[in-house]
Parts: sequence; structure tokens; C-alpha cells
Amino acid sequence: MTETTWLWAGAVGMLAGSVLLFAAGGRRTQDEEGHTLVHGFVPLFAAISYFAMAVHQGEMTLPSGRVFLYARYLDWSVTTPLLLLGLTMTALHGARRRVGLVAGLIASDVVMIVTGLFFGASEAPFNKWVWYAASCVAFLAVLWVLFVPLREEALGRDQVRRDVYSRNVTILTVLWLFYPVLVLLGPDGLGMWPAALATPAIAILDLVAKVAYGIIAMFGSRQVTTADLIRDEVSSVEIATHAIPSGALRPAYRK
Ligand code: RET
Repeated sequence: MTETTWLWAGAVGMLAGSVLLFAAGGRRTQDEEGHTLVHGFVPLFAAISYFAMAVHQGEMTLPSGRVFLYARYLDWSVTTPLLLLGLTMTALHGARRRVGLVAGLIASDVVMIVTGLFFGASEAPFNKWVWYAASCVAFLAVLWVLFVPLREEALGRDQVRRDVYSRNVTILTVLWLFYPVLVLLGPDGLGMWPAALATPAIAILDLVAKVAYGIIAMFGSRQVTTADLIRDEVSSVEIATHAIPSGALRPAYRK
């Protein structure tokens, strides 16, 4: 398969994944609806980026002659915050939304991707490695939030939330750790791997990190929601409006 064929495969796979996640995702509560929207939109953004790259729009030729696929970084700048938002929706529940913590997590993640974009676009070694190092520091900040304050929040909740958070955060971290390595080996980094090898590797990783992880997260959200509803812990305001007969929610809102 040529590089372009892989990009087409990425576009089609992402679009199919998005349709699947939107169709199969639950909508019983606000949290469950949130997970469905997050995990449905993630592959949709990726499909846009893969299509742009497949038709040679999401790329630029740098002065050295290297073709830089910047659309990848645009995709990641939107999809990685959404994936993190999904994790925060599992860990933070009810009154404990910790908006500041979520904002800090997403800001660190955007720093990671924006500095990564400049790393990919650099040709002079000094800039390139400063950007790479900055991106890695931001990545460490993201991991710190996931494994320290957010994990503590998740552990303070019910058993189902704890288990689902631990499972998701572990899978997400393992998958995300491959990115700085593959990008480093590929044409944007040391150039040890040609595009013919790096493009399929990143496409497969992207499909796993977005669609396969999305399916796992969706099942997790289903378990959490069912447990919430059984415990009757979800107030009527937290139940998605269309999930219950119209009118039933009015009094709670009017209060
Ligand atoms: C870059 C640049 C070099 C340093 C680091 C990086 C990290 C990238 C990551 C990307 C994750 C992307 C995902 C996409 C789709 O779902 C930008 C390669 C640390 C962690 C999960």
C-alpha cells in the first residue's frame, strides 16, 4: 500500500468509526451523552484531517524539500483535548467538576500539540529539539494531572467509576506514549523511518487511539451510567432532557 492509500484508509476508517460511535453511544444521562458526543466527534475530526492529507491539502513542502503533514497536528489539537475531557467526565462527577483542573489539563495538552507542530515544522536543529523538549514537558504535565489529582478524584468515587477510570487511563497512557516515539523516528523527527513506514504506523496508532479506545470508553461509560441510575444518584437535572418524557423535567429546572 502506498502512503496515499494509507491516508485514504485512515479517512474511511475514521469516518466509519465516527458513525459507529455516534450510533452505538448511549444518551441516558448528561455524562453518557457527553461521552457519546466526545468519542463520536474525535474520529470525525480525524477523518477530516486524513482526507485533507490524502488529497495533498494538509501538507506543505519545507525549504529542505521535506513534505510536512501539518494536518495531523491540527487533528491532534482538537482530538486530544476531547479525549482528555472524556476521562475527566469519568473521574469528576456531580458537584465535583473541578473546572480549573480540567482547564489546566487541556491547556497543558494544547501546549504539547502546538509545540509539537512547531517541532514538526522546524528544520534548524536548535529550534527543533527545543520544541520537542517543550512538548515532552507538557506531556509530563498532562500525565501528572491524570495520575495524581484526577486519579485521586476517581478513587474517591464508587467502585465502578474507579475501575473504569483506572482501565481507561492505563490504556490511554500506553497508546499516547507511542506518539512521541513514532514521530521522533519518522520524517518530522530524526528521519530514521521514511514516510512510507511512518505514515501507516501513525495511521494504525491513530485508529486504535481514537476508534478502538472510543469503543472501550463507551462501554465504560455504559457501566458507570447503569450503576449511577441503579443507585438513583443522578438527579433529574442530570438526566439528558430527551431521555425522559417532556414536561417531567420542567419542575426541577424551574425551582
Ligand atoms: C508530539 C511531538 C513530540 C513530543 C510529544 C508529542 C506527543 C504527542 C501525543 C499525541 C497524541 C495524539 C493522539 C491522537 C489521537 O487520538 C506532538 C508527537 C510528547 C501524545 C492521542
